[in-house]
Amino acid sequence: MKKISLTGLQPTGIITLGNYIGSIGQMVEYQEKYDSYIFIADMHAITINQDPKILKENIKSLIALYLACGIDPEKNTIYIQSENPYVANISWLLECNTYYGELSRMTQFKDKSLKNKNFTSGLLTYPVLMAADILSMNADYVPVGLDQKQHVELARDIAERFNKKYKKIFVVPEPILKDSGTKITDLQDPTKKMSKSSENQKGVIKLLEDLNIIRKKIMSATTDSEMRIVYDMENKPGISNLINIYSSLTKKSIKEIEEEFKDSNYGNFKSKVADVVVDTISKIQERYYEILNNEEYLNKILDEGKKKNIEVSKKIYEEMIECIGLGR
Ligand code: ATP
Ligand code: LTN
Repeated sequence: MKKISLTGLQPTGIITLGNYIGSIGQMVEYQEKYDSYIFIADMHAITINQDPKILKENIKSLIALYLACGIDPEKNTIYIQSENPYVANISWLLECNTYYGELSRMTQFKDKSLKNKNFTSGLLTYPVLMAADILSMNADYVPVGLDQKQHVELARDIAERFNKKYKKIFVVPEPILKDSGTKITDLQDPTKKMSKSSENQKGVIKLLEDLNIIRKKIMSATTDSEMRIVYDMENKPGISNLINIYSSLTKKSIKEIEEEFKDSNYGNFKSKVADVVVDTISKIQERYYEILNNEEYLNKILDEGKKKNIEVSKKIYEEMIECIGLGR
């Protein structure tokens, strides 16, 4: 039997070319290897203030975008966290087996609570809800970015504690770090990661952006005063970043690219990179709008995901209730 991998995506903001190259490729790889669950963590998103209308739009948009990028609904169980009432219940049962000290020591909590003095208790208990997502689906592996590794480690501690105290119900999950792939940097400041929350959006390419704007952003990417298209991340970060982008999207090696452009100037090279990026993103956008407009297709995927998600977590919930001694 295949092992289970599970990951949650927060429905905040449109994903970038950096997310696409760094993370979707890996997700596509995992869908071949594991029984893969991907869900929209909409209940996590409300730990900070959200506009209800925008939140709802973002949820569907994110699902459509992942499908458009190559996440195969035949190979993944796709669902929305808030559509399963067992998760919040399981989260409460886990909270009663988690120490306040553990939660208050989480790095993300410390950072976010310092930035916003008037934070809700949801910000503190956020990692327990995440543990509920993971433990309620018997996940073996949890692919996450480095910032979420500590939360998966807490889920492991809670699972081990519960298994020892009551009964061996939970699979103890392992984090898989998603950050091992190529890091795409900001087009304006190529020493910085391309991030969707970056202040200067001129250096960031979003997957749903106008194609002409994307081309312009690449054509005005920061480079250097030399005229050599060679890979040197330290001394030529701008050109190296463009080589990384070109290499990731064409699957050509860095050597092949250096050879291909050995007689080119920067303008030519940028224009070739722009062609490849625009071609990739235009195909994604085309599929995205097709999927978004096909309510029936989206609903079928989400209904199937919801059914499986509820089935598995209901069983876990009932086992928990029984061994804790709740109910009749
Ligand atoms: P934020 O601006 O909110 O921090 P982000 O765009 O930096 O968001 P994350 O949500 O932190 O992205 O990361 C989501 C996934 O995308 C992670 O797996 C991360 O490794 C990957 N990723 C994000 N940015 C890049 C990038 N520039 N290059 C490669 N991979 C990236
Ligand atoms: N906290 C994660 C999203 C998330 C998640 C999960 C990831 C919620 N529940 C369970 C993996 C497993 C984030 O902000 N990226």
